[in-house]
Amino acid sequence: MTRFRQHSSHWGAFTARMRDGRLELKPFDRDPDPSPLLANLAAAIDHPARLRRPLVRRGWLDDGPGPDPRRGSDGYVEMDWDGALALTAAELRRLGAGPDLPQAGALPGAQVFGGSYGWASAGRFHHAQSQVHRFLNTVFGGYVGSVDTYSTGAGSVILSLVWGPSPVLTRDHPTWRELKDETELLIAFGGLPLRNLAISPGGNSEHAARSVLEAAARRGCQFVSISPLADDVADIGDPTRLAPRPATDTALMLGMAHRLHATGRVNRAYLDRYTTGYERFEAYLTGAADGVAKTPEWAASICGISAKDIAGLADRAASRRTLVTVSYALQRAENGEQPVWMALTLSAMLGQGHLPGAGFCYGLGSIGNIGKDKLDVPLPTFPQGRNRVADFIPVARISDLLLKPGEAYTYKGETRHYADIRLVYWAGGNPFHHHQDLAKLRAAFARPDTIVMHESVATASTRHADIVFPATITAEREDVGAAANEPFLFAMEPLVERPETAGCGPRDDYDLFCALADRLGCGPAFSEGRSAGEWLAAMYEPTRAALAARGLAAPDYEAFREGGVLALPLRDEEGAIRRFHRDPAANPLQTPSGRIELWSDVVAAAGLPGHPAWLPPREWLGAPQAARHPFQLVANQPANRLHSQLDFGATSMAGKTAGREPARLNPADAARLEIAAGDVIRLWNDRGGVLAAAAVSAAIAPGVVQLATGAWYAPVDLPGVGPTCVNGNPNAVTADIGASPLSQGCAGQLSLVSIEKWRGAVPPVVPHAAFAAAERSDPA
Ligand SMILES: Nc1nc2c(c(=O)[nH]1)N[C@H]1C(S)=C(S)[C@@H](COP(=O)(O)OP(=O)(O)OC[C@H]3O[C@@H](n4cnc5c(=O)[nH]c(N)nc54)[C@H](O)[C@@H]3O)O[C@H]1N2
Ligand SMILES: Nc1nc2c(c(=O)[nH]1)N[C@H]1C(S)=C(S)[C@@H](COP(=O)(O)OP(=O)(O)OC[C@H]3O[C@@H](n4cnc5c(=O)[nH]c(N)nc54)[C@H](O)[C@@H]3O)O[C@H]1N2
Ligand SMILES: [Mo]
Repeated sequence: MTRFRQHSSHWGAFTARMRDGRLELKPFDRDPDPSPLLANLAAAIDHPARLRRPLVRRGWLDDGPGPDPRRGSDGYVEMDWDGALALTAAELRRLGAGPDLPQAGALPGAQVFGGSYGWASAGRFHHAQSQVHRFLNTVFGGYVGSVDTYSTGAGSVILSLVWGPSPVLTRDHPTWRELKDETELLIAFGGLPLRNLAISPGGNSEHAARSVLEAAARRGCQFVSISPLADDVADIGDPTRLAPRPATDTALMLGMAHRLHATGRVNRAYLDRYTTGYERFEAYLTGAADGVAKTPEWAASICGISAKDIAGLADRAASRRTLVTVSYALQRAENGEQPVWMALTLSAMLGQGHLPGAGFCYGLGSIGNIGKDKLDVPLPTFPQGRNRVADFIPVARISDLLLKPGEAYTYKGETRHYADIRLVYWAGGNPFHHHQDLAKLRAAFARPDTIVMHESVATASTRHADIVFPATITAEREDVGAAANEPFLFAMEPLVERPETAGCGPRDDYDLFCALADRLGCGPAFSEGRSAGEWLAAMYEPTRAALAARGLAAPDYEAFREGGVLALPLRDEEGAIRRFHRDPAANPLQTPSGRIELWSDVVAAAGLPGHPAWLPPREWLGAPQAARHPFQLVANQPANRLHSQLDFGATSMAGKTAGREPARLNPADAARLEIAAGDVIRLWNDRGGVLAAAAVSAAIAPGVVQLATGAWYAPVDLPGVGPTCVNGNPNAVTADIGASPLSQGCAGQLSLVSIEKWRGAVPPVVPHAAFAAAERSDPA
């Protein structure tokens, strides 16, 4: 029996030891509300979905690099490390990798897509995306990267123009502390689901949200959750729940804004001091500009909430210290900029942004470390080197990039052109989890010459790659766990031996890149001659030095590892939002006017209205398309796992019905469609179909069906209906469109589908282990 060792994950820190061949796990003792997601980890240690040997796609091996529609249906050949590394190095060299890169002019990296989006695992050094970026910068001089995130594309782009850089502003603002002590009314568009707050990118050390909400409720703070799902807010403090039609929040907020205007409760002094452009917005609000007054009655006809409730909510907000939050979910949709900008505008009209606990917050209900107090020391960081290729895509345009080389598109008011990509290199993400319209992504993945992927498990994405390298998992590595605004640094110790398969088990992404860099003549440039441990010690040093400079306990790296946990100091200073509100002339926001922009010339120049506006998307319940596909699919984050990671884990599997991902619908809808709980149902539209296990719940608004992301994509050609994901991945039916020509953000949260009880023979779920199927090149 071994001792408990310290470790960390995106959803929490813990200690663990192996006992009788199983991982025994204890949550971090300072964590008041550990996440049930911790229980997913044990299965990863020796799951049959784990990759153990390098794989090369049969068609690529036989016919060489080139576009190939067989990706996704082809077989794989197992190789030993030497063979696979030599093959890969030769292919990278063919595409221009090596030590003698041109100093000026076209770099070979201009034909390499290395955006490699994905969350991978916690751990500051072995962070796969940082590793792949450093590698591509070293051997190709750079790569075509990506900007923004699947989390927030539309929202970040609009806020960057009218408010300032949202990640900085939200991390700079102690919203949870103010919510606990000061807020009287919290209006949460998209709710405040505790399940989502389990996650901080890099590790959530203390899950504090529940206790903050309880304390605020005891003080008399009231909560309003606006969401099609009643369980997007915990049963703390008797919350008010309003369920507008999805995608109509902008109309609802406009109705509230009109009520403020009509009852003389717009805070003009605040607007004058802190904002620009209100008059032009007001002309739209009152109808002076377009003949349509955005009254509560007008809003009610769109969003389905009564005019009385809309007016009542505006009245409540105007008579108390009110915080308006909007979750990421609302902007992961067509015209997703609008609800975010409109929430900012509504809060500006309420005019309380200068008061603690009031004003506007973006993403408070979405990610655990938003709104936590800021750290006073830097966190260990792995240097990615310099990307000398300036080209990029907005991250969710991956299919278009591969399918439309040379074609024009717009982003932030600029016209840009897609590069001609020959190599795709991915480590630490799962595009066949995260991207929309997966049938289209399959066509896109047929286009490059070569696709290389590092993964710890075989997934739908590795099934579309040409060369697949097996990566270790954090439980097999030494690392440091940390995240912005999370007040602890964790030594991550190896919990288990890495599996060996005839001398050919998984390797760390870092070791793999070192081996490839060596073969390309770039070894020292990539590794700087350091082992992983040496990198970690060097990365830790700035944190130690900052602690020492503040006169705090500053253990050296060895002592830190021995202690396992290091508490980090918080910064007690006014953030940028407070500074702006204290003196807007001296501390302007990073917007063109230095103020909150309720009218934006940049947005207007990009072809959208210059103020927030109700712009109906193509897929909402009031759209013409709803006549054919009458249900709004909400494809949100899974409660029982992080994205697709550890979908085979205990908590994730416990949430399934006979192994199949559940889709929840309202009892009245289920009755009308003669669907009972547990039935296999099909959701479909023109893009494809997906099977799920029906769950019937009054928490779901009528006309809505909720299917979380994360089931592993397994398309099967079903008789009579065509390609259908039998495992329940909603991205089989979501739309691959940019949220708007301005942001090109991911619009995967909302789409229209039809639903039916599946009356044909029920195809079995494709088990996780089946994704790893491969033939052996060297019969052992
Ligand atoms: N329809 C719809 N789609 C969505 C969303 C939605 O709301 N609706 N949400 C979007 C959002 S917000 C996000 S963030 C994305 C998430 O999309 P991803 O971040 O791509 O999803 P993950 O499942 O976290 O993928 C991480 C992968 O990294 C692998 N991995 C873990 N550790 C390591 C490692 O050390 N090395 C290597 N090489 N690999 C490792 C894991 O096995 C896993 O397959 O999905 C997006 N997709
Ligand atoms: N357990 C768990 N937590 C996670 C993650 C995970 O995979 N699992 N992923 C993390 C990541 S990477 C991210 S980016 C965040 C994402 O954070 P979000 O994007 O905020 O999370 P979602 O769960 O997709 O959506 C939250 C809720 O918004 C509601 N909603 C959807 N559309 C609308 C709408 O039009 N109007 C209104 N009013 N509400 C709507 C849905 O009911 C949904 O449950 O979550 C993080 N937290
Ligand atoms: Mo995300």
